Amino acid sequence: MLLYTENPLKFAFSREISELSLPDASHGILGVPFDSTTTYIPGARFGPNAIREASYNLERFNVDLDKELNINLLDLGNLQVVHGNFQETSKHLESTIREFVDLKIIPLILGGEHSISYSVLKALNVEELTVLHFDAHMDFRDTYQGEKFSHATVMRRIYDLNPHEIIQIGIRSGSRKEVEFTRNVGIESYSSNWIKNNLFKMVQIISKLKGPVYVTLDIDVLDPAYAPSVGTPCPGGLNPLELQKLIYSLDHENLVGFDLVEVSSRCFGEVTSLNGAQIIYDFLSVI
Ligand SMILES: [Mn+2]
Repeated sequence: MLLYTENPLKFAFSREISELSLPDASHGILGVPFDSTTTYIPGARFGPNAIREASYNLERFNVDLDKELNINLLDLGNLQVVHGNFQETSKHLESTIREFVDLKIIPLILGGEHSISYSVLKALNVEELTVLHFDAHMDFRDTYQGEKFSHATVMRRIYDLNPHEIIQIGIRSGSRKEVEFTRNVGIESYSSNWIKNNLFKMVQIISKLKGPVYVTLDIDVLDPAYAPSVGTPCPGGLNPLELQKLIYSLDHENLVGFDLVEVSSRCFGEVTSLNGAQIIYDFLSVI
């Protein structure tokens, strides 16, 4: 790249393949612009590029942590999705993530709707993983509108993959069946309301996690005041500083992958994409 040029089609501070050979990259960004099972507000297909564009508003120097962002990060562009076809899109995504694993590149996924997280986890060694799930919704239905694979069933499908543990953070919406099922199988679920009153306890729970961790973060875990452009907004959520504290409390040595889903901003400077870019930046800052 020439001096004084930038490419808003990739995440700020990332490099392109021509600049950084694949074996040197430690982390790779992949956009998955898929939104075919969205039921309320569509547009998550615009998420990856909206987050990238918003990332150019950020400084390389992190004032909070008093350090420069210094990471071998590659932006590999967007997955070729097949709109309207979850199965084909899932096959493409699973194969691509297997390539990440072979190259020892930790995947950072920009959604897209939440159903895509299943395909990412399918390609990882899921039985050893703690899946940390930030979301307003439980997403534990067995089927939704007759579909097995949907944004509303994604955590149930991930549960079916038999991960070591699932921990839900920020929950404030679920059916009676979902609540009973998660209780019966021993899934820890922390409500948004509880976290508001017990932020330090939540920080301690996250910081004490042992073993490999995968994070799936639906941006609707934030209150709609900070993230209105999402598939299913739900009032009563976390604020950006509360979420940042939880992200900073992760032991990043153990992080094997991360996805940020459900951003559906449609114009420059929209607050959901700004917070989306900040969340990715916060993760990158403490890796
Ligand atoms: Mn959600």
